[in-house]
Amino acid sequence: MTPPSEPLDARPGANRLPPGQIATKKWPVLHYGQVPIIAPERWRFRIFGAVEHPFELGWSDLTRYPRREVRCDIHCVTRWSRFDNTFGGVAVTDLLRDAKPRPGAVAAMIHAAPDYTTNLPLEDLDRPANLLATDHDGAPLTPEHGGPIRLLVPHLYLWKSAKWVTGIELLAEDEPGFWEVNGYHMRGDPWSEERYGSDDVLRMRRGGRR
Ligand SMILES: Nc1nc2c(c(=O)[nH]1)N[C@H]1C(S)=C(S)[C@@H](COP(=O)(O)O)O[C@H]1N2
Ligand SMILES: [Mo]
Repeated sequence: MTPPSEPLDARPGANRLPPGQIATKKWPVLHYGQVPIIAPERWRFRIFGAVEHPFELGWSDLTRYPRREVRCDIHCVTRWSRFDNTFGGVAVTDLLRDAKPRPGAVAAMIHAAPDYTTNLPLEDLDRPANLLATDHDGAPLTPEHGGPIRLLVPHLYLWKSAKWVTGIELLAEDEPGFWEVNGYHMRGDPWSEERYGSDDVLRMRRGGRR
């Protein structure tokens, strides 16, 4: 592992509260279903789909990648924001570089326990502040916040930051994940309040006819 360097600062400059949000000092816990207890030794992660080099990782393989720290604000679609978090983990850009997305890859489906998915455009995933995060403010992530490992995509609403992450699937076409099928936005940028998708898209996704 490389020696610790300065955390990457992914916080915006002046106004740090996106529209419609309220700042909180606490860190609420939100998810669908029960908290899975995953022993690090049993964690498996797969990067697959539209990539030249699909591969699988176990916990000890993470040490092959440089350890990174990111200082960021996080924003939940339920309207709370939490400033000045420091996450530690492995950079998503490092994993994507090894997997080599095919030229046609435009989006990704994130897979997570227990049966959670969320999608995002590839250009939103392939950014230096995104991590497979194992630590928060110097301590291992607790199980309820996604420990032992979660995705962190701090520039989008937090439902994209899948807890208990188990895989990244590259897609040639964007497809809705769990909350996106249920009405949440395909991208989820808090600064333009991309909370919900349009009614038309929703009807299509549910297979409705009118
Ligand atoms: N695996 C999984 N990850 C998930 C969810 C979930 O239901 N399952 N919920 C998402 C939602 S809707 C939110 S708001 C954030 C909350 O993260 P937190 O509990 O650490 O605040 O986790 C996201 N990641
Ligand atoms: Mo959420």
